[in-house]
Amino acid sequence: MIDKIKSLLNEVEAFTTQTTDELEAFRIAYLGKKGKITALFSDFKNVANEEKKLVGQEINKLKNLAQDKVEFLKSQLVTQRTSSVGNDLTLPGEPVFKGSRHPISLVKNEISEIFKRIGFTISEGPEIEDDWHVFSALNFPEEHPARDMQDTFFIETNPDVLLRTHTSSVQVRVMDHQKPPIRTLSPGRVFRNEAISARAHCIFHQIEGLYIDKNVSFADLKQTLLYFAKEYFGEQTEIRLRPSYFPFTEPSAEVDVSCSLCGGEGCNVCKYTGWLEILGCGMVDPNVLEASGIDSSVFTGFAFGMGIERIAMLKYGIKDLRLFFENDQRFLEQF
Ligand code: 2U9
Repeated sequence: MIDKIKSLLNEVEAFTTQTTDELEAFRIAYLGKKGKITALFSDFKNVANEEKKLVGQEINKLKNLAQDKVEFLKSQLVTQRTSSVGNDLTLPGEPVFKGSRHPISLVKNEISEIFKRIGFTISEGPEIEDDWHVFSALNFPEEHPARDMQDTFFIETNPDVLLRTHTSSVQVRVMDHQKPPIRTLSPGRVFRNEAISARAHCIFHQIEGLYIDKNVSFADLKQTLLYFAKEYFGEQTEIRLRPSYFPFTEPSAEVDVSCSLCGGEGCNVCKYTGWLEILGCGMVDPNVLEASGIDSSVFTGFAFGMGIERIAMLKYGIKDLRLFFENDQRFLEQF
C-alpha cells in the first residue's frame, strides 16, 4: 500500500498541464468517485490495524497534495487566460454561483417554524451517543434487534458508544435537565447500518417532537398532528391514524395524510390509496418518563417522529434518496 501511495505521489508531483480539459481529466482520474486516490480510501479497510495510522496519514497527505495541485494549476490557467486577453472589458465575466439552501434544511426549517408557532422549542444533541440515551432510557428491551451490530453503528473498542439511530436521545437529555412542562422538537442526523439504495441510506435526518405536561392526552396528539398536516400540506388535508408499535410509546400509531397531489382520489404517488404515510407517534411510555425521573402518575406526554428525506421526497417529487447526499449543484440549485 505504501509503495502504491509513493508511486501516486510521484505521479501527482510530476503532473502539469496548460489546458483546463487535461486538468479536469487529471482531477477525475485521481480524485473523482472512481479515482486512484479515492480507491485507496476503499482499500484502507484491508490495512492491518498496526499500520492504519501511518497509511492513513500518507493517504491524506497524497489527497491534500493532489487537491492543492488542482487548485494551483487552476489558478495558474485563469491568470494566464486573463493576462493573454489583456484588458478586454467586453469579455463576459466569470460566473459566480450563488449558493442555495439544501432541500433537507428547507424542509427542516419549515417544519420547525410550524411547531415553534405552537410553543415548541428546538433542542439539539450529540450524534455520537451512549446506550442509555439511545436505547435503555427509551424502554428498548435488552434483546431488541436495534441493539444489534447489524442495525446500529457501534464504536469497535467500546460497545457503549454508538451513532444515534434516532433523535429521541436528544429528548432524553432534555428530560434529564428540564422539568415538565416540556414541549420540544429535535431535528438532526441519524445513522443506521443499512445498505444504500434509492429508498434507504445509512445516514438520514429525523425530526421528533415531545410534549410532556399534566393531562396531555391522545386527543392533544391527534389535534397537534392535524394542525401540522394542514399547515404543511394545505388546509384541505386530512389525517388518519393506524395502530402501530414502538418501544418508547404506548399506544402507538402510524399517521397518514390525504394525498395532496390527487386530493385523495388515488394517483401513482400514493399508489392509488389516496393516503401517504408520513410519521409515527404515540403516548410516551410511562417507563420512559420514569427512567428520566418524571413521575408518570402526575405527568403524561405524547411524542412523534418523521424522516425529513421522506417528507422532502413527497414535497418535491424526488424519487431517489441518494440525491440528497451527492451535493450535485445541478440538483441543489433547483430548490
Ligand atoms: C421520547 C419518547 C418517545 C418519538 C417517536 C416515532 C414514533 C416514529 C419514525 C418515523 C420515521 C422514525 O424516521 S423514522 O424512521 N419515528 O415513528 N418517533 S414516536 O418518540 C419519542 C421520542 C422521545 C423521550
